[in-house]
Amino acid sequence: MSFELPQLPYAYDALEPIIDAKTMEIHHTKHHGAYTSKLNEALQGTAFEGKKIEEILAGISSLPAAVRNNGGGYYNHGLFWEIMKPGGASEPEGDLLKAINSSFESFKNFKDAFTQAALTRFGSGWAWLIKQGDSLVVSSTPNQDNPLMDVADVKGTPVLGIDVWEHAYYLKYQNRRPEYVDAFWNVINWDEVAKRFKG
Ligand code: MN3
Repeated sequence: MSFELPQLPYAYDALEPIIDAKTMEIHHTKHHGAYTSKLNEALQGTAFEGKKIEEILAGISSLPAAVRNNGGGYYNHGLFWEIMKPGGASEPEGDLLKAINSSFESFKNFKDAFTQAALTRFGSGWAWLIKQGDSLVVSSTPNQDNPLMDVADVKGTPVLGIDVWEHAYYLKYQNRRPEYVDAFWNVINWDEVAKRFKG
């Protein structure tokens, strides 16, 4: 049993003009595709072969770097595709909004904290909104690490994440990461984020 590259829940051009079709296609087929196949290779012969990805990530400190990099890449991109959608709602509602307000005082404060995490992550990595019990925190991780890994500084269940590797935005935004992060708010699928928050 091995991991498979999941299909995108929408067409490559569905997130235009926020994320261009060429970026989506390369990101999905080449980058996510490579993480998936390299994860399968790296797991061969280890005790974690055939385990669920969450279990693998929780024990990542005992596994080779290739599993950490490619297992993170496999999981992170699967989440990333799902928490976006064309014409996403601009703000969350219901229990998720209540939790955001109670953890950050306001949606705006949360947005500022998440944006700050995305912009200050040096080099390649991710910014996250993480569930810890009933509350929410923002963090960022380097490379393809994520909050499910036992090596993460801030642990918990990721409910929203943004890929700030240059491959996620360079074709359209070049070095302008702030413009990409700002535009990202227009394609967030808050229903999916709420589903992940509910667990
Ligand atoms: Mn990526």
